Amino acid sequence: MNQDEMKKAVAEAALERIESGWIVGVGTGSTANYFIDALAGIKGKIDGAVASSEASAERLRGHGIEVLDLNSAGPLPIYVDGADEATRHLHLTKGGGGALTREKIVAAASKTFVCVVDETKVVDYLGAFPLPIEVIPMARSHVARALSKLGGNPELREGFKTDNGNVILDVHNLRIMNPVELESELDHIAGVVTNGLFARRSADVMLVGSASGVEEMT
Ligand code: ABF
Repeated sequence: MNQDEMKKAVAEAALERIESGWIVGVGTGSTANYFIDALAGIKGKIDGAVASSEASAERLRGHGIEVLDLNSAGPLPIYVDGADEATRHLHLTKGGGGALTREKIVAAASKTFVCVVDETKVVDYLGAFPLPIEVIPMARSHVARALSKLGGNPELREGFKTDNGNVILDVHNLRIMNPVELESELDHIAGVVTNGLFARRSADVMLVGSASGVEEMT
């Protein structure tokens, strides 16, 4: 199995957790896209979806799945999304696709967060994947200086704007030993909208795809 086949397999495994009449929280990225495509096969069974990005909303609508506003649809029974890095404690780095803020909101508003990854994403410590941070544009330099003081090497994601009209700083060279603590610390820098650590609200279930099948971690 190649990486794409593993992503497809975990996305399809997540589908088994969807119950009739549910409104489903849907993530962003290529693994989430496989989930959306699979969800289309059972669209008659669900009452709609809440998307964590404009791109996912568009893909859902393309399949004829109704996209609902979280304010009227929440709280949700389930949120299914991928990650860029994940530990066995179900702590995640997310935001490689730039949708981290809406992803964190939908995850927070969902009872069960099912994270779907292929085995290449599972690490002992987060940090090899640069940590995405969504920042209000006028605070970019201030936040970058604060991140440098924490030992990171922030880099502006060139030519990219989030769905919320903000910029992303990707922070390199962080070896993240305590993701729960760092997540809070980063949130307290003025100008930070959201950081890509999902540790305080980690995944509840992780489905990991490998050549030998799909393993569940809780
Ligand atoms: C989203 O998609 C993001 O949080 C993460 O950045 C990315 C994972 O991408 P992919 O599924 O394409 O590997 O879940």
